[in-house]
Amino acid sequence: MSEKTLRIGLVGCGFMGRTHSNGYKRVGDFFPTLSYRPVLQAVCSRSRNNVQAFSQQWGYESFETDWKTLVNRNDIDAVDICTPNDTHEQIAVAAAKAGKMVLCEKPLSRTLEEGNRMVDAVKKAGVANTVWYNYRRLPAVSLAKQLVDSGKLGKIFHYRANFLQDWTINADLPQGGTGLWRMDVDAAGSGVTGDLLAHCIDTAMWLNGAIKDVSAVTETFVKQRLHQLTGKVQPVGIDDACIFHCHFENGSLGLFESTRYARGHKALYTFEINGEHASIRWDLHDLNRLEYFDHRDESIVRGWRSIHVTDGDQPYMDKWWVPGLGIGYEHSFVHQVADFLKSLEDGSACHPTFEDALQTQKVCEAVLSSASSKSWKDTGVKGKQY
Ligand code: SOE
Repeated sequence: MSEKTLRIGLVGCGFMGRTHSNGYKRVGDFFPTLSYRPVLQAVCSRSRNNVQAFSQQWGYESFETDWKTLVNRNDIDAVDICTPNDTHEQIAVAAAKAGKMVLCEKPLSRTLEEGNRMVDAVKKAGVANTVWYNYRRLPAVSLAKQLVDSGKLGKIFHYRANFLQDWTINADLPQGGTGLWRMDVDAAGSGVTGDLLAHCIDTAMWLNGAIKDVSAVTETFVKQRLHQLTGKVQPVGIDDACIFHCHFENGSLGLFESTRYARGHKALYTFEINGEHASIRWDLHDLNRLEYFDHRDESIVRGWRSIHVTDGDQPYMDKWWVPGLGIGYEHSFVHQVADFLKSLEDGSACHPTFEDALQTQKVCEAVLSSASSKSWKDTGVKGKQY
């Protein structure tokens, strides 16, 4: 039974504000043995009407319209950042200085400099921290981690990942402002590299270790768009598409592609890993399944197995329904909350921490720098990745 409360102060009430709030609300029902229980203490957003409506809808005890007030409130234990990327640093640093735990939506930051300052702030304050790279916590992806770590695949040769969308193809779509800040380089830092490839890089380094160096190409297909905030047609500064290849520290090769111009694909995140003995592949559109091929199987029955990851002995699934019944996208956020609460109980880190997410940031930065300089770039990432 939960004994201790963790009073959450959530900043931002968009799409991510909803996924995180749902995580806090559901976790106690499905992870009843955790000793911490999240309390939706306060939510913050600049628009009073929006934040009031959000607060009522999701059951927050109170609301604020200034994040500085929120992070300094004595009745908040943890600040959860669900705002556009250009505000992550200032909120995280202020929250850490105020002694609050900090949970930050991905990517950690727009730039490495910002990310470094965020890591310094949480380290100096000694506060618990985590970054919401939620896909790690889907049962099929966690099972992939178990299989790779068990050595079943043998030596890894290839890692391949895609994240494909099509929502920005229309040249009349504006950039900037509510709902479209991901299109504005000042708010987002980059385009698909920080928004989508960051997910792929986080999963890849978790599963297959450090990415050593990269060679990338990016493209911005629509060069200027109306900016919602200025009312002017302005140059587009984000990458609409990015392709890179790389060397992992373990000697395997990586190939990554992301675009918002792949007509027909809404959020198609896929990865495949090829090892000496076995391969695995996963697809977000069929997220409860992990495909596995093992060359050691008897040849007459050898082939790709489609594992429906819904059994109680597979990651997280003992907490949900009965074998055979799947779960969805939102559950990855419930799992992240559960793992964060468990880490508080154990006094351990909840990976990816700010420091772990900074490694992803280093790869993103190397990718963008490689694309603009048309040359290979070292990432500076080394050693075991968590
Ligand atoms: C962009 O459309 C987006 O919402 C990303 O920001 C999320 O991180 C990704 O999970 C789904 O796509």
